[in-house]
Amino acid sequence: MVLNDKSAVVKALRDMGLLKQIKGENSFKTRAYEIAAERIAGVSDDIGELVSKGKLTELPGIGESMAAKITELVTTGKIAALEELRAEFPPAMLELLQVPELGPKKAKILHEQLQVGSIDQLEAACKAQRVRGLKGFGQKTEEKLLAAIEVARRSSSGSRRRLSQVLPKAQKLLAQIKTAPGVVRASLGGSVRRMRETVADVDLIVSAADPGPIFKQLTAMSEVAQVLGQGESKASVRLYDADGDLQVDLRVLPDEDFATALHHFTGSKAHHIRLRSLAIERGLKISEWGVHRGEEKLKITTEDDIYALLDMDPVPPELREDWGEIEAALEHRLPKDLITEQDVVGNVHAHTTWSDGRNSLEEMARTAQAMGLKYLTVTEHSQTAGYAGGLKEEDLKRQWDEIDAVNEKLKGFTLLKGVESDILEDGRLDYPDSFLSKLDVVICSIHQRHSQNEEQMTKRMLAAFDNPFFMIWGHPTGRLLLKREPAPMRMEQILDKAAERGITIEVNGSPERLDLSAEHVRLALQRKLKLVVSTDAHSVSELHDHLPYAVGTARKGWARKGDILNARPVKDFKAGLRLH
Ligand code: DGT
Ligand code: CA
Ligand code: ZN
Repeated sequence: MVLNDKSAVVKALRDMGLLKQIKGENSFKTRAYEIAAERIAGVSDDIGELVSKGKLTELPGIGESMAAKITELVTTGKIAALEELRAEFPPAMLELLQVPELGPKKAKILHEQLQVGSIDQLEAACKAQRVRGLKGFGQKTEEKLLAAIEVARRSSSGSRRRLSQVLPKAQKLLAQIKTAPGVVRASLGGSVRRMRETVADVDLIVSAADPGPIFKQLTAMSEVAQVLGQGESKASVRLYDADGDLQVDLRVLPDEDFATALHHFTGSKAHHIRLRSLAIERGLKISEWGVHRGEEKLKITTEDDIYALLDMDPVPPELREDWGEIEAALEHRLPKDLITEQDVVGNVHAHTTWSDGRNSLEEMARTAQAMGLKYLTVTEHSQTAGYAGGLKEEDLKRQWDEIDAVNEKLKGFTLLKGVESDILEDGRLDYPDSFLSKLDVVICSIHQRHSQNEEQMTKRMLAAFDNPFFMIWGHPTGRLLLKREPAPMRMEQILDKAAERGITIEVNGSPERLDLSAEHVRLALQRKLKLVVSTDAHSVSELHDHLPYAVGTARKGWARKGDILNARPVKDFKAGLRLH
């Protein structure tokens, strides 16, 4: 079995049906592919098993020839007929059908008459007013298509969203679901629960004796734009908001199945694949439906029970990616004390009205104190950051007076004097050492010249680390999720030098950044680098709102409490920042 992947089968069948439609084959034939795709998507059986046991044709709507194609795909990895069909069209042909106004019939005409084979080409053709001349199109259609292209572009990058565009909404849905009558347990699942930086949809898992009232609660919510389907144990709805569509899948099961279902729908798929083969070695079978030894269904009350059966450490959801957690859990060396929000005692990286923040020093300090924190580092933008109200030396000195005054007023709380210094093109910082030496905290970040190539960027960072006052490397790669790629740089080499120099690395929780990424956090920790989980707060609300993303990303990169400097009291935090 080469490709035991249901979603790949569903996609292949759909693509085949659509391409045949674009070719103009009769709708009876093309419809058969759609039906088969839907049928496969709807069955809960393992696709590999259906194939190997020859049970495909038992499914209504799947005949011999369809079954043969599916078998071909699963056993060889492709369908020859589909490959031939694809070769007849430009590679991005099907992308065109994501444009809401555009069906296969119109796509066929556009392709045949204007050689349009992608969204970009369609846009160019519309702008050049070449589409209006086609039979059945016209100027109105052209305008509609241009608007529809915008929608398609938004929703295709929106087919994944930043975690922050989904998590708060998902938590709100979960809270509302929990108020439905009969709910025993309820949790988020999927990539949202695993704190992936981008997510495709929301998975909710609930236990209750009767799913009816829970489905009713969901489908009646005002946020729900459309009910996509409802079965015995699953309901899917589509929400619509400023970011476009968002699908929510809700599963409701009897409580005895909750833990295994939650585990299944939390994923990741890669983690499950490993776990399932380990189970088989031990004479067990783990599936969506539970854990079985032969015919016997084992009693599983919590997710931890599943790992215990395999003699593994329990694996926290954020770690379930097959990034080495399986091996570590088997050898009982999984980190037990991953950083939590409660561990964090100081806020790092805050901007106030002194630069481009929206709240005063005192407001920021009081909010941080009310959150139970003991200190906050004030790190305004530096003098070259004119666009963000960057401060000159004299400005910062005046700010220190205000910081001293606020510190006098607040008991048990300290504002630390700092700055977020730009790392200039050649790696210099933008204040003289004599000034930097007076600060408690120096965060150094790249805000300009992201366009340098890998060699230049790597050199820039290596040079910057030579500065003895370079304390924290702020939002290291400069990426903006789904907007700007990370700056190219040789991260491992740079982190090696950071470790040599005793530099602290920021895990920036600003939701568009999540920078370092979880993968890079792993690399940093392998070098025993210390980290801060930061908010980069520009307002009092961001002090609250950004922390979960920083902590979640650090956890996903296996960071423990001991790795995080701002989980330490102020004295130790300051001592940890000092260079060597
Ligand atoms: P996403 O939605 O792309 O951000 O990522 P996930 O991980 O939330 O993926 P999703 O929503 O398709 O499925 C949720 C979980 O359900 C997934 O993490 C593992 C489980 N799952 C879904 N499809 C399969 C499958 O074909 N095989 C296995 N073993 N597990 C699956
Ligand atoms: Ca999901
Ligand atoms: Zn910044």
